[in-house]
Amino acid sequence: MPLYLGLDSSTQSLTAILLDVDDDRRRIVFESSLAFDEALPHYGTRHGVLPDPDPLVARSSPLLWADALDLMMARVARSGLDLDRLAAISGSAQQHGSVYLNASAGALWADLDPRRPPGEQLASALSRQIAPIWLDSSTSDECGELTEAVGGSEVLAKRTGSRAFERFTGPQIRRFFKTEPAAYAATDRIHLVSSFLASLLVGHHAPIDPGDASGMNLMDLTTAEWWPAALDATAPNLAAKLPPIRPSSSIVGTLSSYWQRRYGFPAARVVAWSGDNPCSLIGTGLVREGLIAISLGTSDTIFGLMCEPRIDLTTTGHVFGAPTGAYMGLTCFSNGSLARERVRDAFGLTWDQFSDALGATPPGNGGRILLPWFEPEITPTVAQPRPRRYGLDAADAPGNIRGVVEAQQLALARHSQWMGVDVNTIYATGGAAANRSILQVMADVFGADVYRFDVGNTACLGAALRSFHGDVTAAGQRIDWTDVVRDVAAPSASTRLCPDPARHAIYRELMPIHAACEAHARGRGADPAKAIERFRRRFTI
Ligand code: XUL
Repeated sequence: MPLYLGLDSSTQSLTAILLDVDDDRRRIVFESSLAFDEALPHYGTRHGVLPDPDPLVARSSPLLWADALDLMMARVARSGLDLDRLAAISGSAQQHGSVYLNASAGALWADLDPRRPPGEQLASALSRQIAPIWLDSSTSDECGELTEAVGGSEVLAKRTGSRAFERFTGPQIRRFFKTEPAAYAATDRIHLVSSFLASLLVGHHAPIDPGDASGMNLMDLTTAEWWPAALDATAPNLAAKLPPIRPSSSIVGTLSSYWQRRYGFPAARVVAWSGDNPCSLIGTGLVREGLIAISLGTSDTIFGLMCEPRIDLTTTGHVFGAPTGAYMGLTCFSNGSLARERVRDAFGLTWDQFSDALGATPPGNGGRILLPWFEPEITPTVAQPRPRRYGLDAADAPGNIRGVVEAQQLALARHSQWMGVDVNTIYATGGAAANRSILQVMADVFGADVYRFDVGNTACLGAALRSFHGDVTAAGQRIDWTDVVRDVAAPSASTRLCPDPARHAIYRELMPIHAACEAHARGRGADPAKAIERFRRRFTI
């Protein structure tokens, strides 16, 4: 019976899941996770990010990701499972981050010394020591330049699936070219985090899949090829520096001799890696249109499968390639777990006390609203981070706790309307989905049933399922995606939370007030104080 390995290199941690597959069922037989800051402290990251005085800058180290992969492969090798059963591996990685390599990389990772970890051996292959990651928002100028060069936001969104976003790789590459032209010229290959780690596994440059390539502002969404106009507008000679784009189910190689000799792995197939959100789509079993998932992780995201690419002309969301070959709609918020933790830590509470405080406050919070922009926000764009409070005292612990949870759920609901999905069922995933009080607010705000998964990391599970799919397909067999995801990528019925109609009615009233607060805080609307006061009078018992 074959085993399939899924890996997930997220913002803060690396996770592995081993899936045991036979004709009748799929079973998780091993799961392990390591936090970058704790496992590899000498890289100096905080929550997986290198400290920087500029709040707009967010970077990490590619060598940290390589060494974390090594630590995790050691754990997998020691799992006690029969490694010879390992048929294939795939992976998921935080989207948008980029890794810059010089011409020595190709020879270097083909010939790594199996007695030493990969990080120190790859250092000389980097043409840029750091990797900008998705939390970076320092490229507003470059976004403007790219947009103008291709003929406007609508043109860019229609062609690539998204208007220009600061964290997307195209604007990031352009900034690197503008600020460090010599280092850009010395760059032979630019990888995403996903294709970088896939390359390390196979020992040669791996391609990028359409799911992750669509987070770059550089790919023609419908042909899944690099779009020359966007490449030209980004940096010179870029086509020669980018890996090719290949379907998500492609076999990109076999596990290199480095891993075979270092830990005794077999020459397992390596299936193209993808971004964490496309992988989560599979790990939550969203292989048909109409279902929505919300991931409450470092970033909060809301996403669902799309058969056709319905581009968001309100320019809030993205359309990415889905691993099934279809598309996925997604809206991303940078102040996810980070903001929840900031509020919890400000009052020195445990998560249980956080939930109790939520339970002790009324739905609608008496009109008190907290826009949790502790870090620069993606949706809506907020460059100067600062939490904004409406009718809310910064010292009011329960008020701030309900404030952050409600504002996040209202923002998820409002900024996903462009997808045109009538949401009546939500699959919740990510670390904070373990908290039922948060999920109840989600159910009440959306007026939808909410289910949770037993598997904490659905991106990692999705990667394991994709390795299974890729392996079966490579063997010349046909397998339907509904068959791939059955058993494991489904929420358990017992986790269902139903919306309360009265509470949902309150949130429907709060929705326009939340929108007005957002507009006011961004200098685009009147002070909503009067509307808040009317709401408070109506809904404070
Ligand atoms: C999606 C996004 C984040 C990252 C990190 O566009 O930026 O969700 O993938 O998880």
